[in-house]
Amino acid sequence: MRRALAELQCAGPIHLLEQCGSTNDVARSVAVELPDAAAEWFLVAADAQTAGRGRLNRSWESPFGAGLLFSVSLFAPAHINPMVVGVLPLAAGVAVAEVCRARGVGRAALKWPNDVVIAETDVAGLPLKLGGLLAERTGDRVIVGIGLNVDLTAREAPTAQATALCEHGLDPGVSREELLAQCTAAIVEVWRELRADGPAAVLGRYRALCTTIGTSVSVAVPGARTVDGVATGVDDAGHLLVRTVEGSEVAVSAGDVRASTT
Ligand code: BT5
Repeated sequence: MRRALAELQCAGPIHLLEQCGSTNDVARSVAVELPDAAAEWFLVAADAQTAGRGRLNRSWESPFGAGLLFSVSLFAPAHINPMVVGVLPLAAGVAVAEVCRARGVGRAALKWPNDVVIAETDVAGLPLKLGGLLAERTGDRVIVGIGLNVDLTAREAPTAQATALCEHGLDPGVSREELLAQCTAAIVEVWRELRADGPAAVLGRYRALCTTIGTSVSVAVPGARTVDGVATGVDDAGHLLVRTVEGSEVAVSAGDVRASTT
C-alpha cells in the first residue's frame, strides 16, 4: 500500500486521517494553509467520517474502514473555461468507474450525474450504488469528494441500494490503499486531459459508461419540478438530455434521476 501512496506522494501532498467530519471540509481548510496555493492537487483521505455528506446535505454513511472516503483538491483557477470545470465531476466519475473496471468490477458504471453503480441491477427502480461524488468549488480549487464502498456486509449497508466492490468481482489482491492511489492518479490524469484537450473525449468515455442514457427517467430538478421522459444522451456540457412526452428535448444541468415506468 504504502508504496502505491508513496509513489503518489512524490507528486502531491497526501493527508491520511483515521477519522474526520468530512474529507471535503478538511480539504477546504488544508487549501487555506497550503504553502503553494497553486499546487496542482492534493489528497485528503479518511477511514471514517462523522459528518460525511452527499448532495443537498444528504448523508454519506460508511463504517470504519469499509470503503474509500477521500477528496482530491484540484487547482482550477478562474481563467479556465467554465465548461471544462463544469464537466470535471463527470470526468472524475469516469476515472473512478474505469479504475473499478480495471480492477475486476466489469459492470461498474455511472448513473447521471455521478453515482458509481453496477450496470443492469436495481432495487425498487434504483441501481445498486457503489459510490458517489460530491464536487465543491472553493476559491481557485475544486474539491472532488468520493465515497466508494469496498467491503460492506449486508448489515452495514446504509440503504437497500448500497453495494460494495468486493461483491462484484474486485480483484482480492487489491488493497484499499492501492485503489485509493489508483483512483487519485486517474482523477488527476483526467483533469489534465480535460484541461489540455477539452471535454469531448472524456465525455465520450462518460457516455459509454452511463447507464442512464436510453432509459425512461423522472428527474427531480431544482424548484420542486420533475422532467419526465427518455434520457437520450449527455450533451457537450455534461447536461442530461431528456426527450419529454410532449416531444421536446430538455437539457438538465442538475437533478436526481429516478427510473420511470412511463
Ligand atoms: C453522493 O451524494 O452520492 C455523493 C457522496 C459523496 C461522499 C464523499 S465521502 C468523501 C467526501 N466527503 C464527504 O463529506 N462527502 C464526500 P448523493 O447523490 O446525494 O447520494 C447520497 C445518498 O446515497 C444518501 O441519501 C443515501 O441514500 C445514499 N448513501 C449513503 N451512504 C451510502 C453508501 N455508503 N453507499 C451507497 N449509498 C449510500
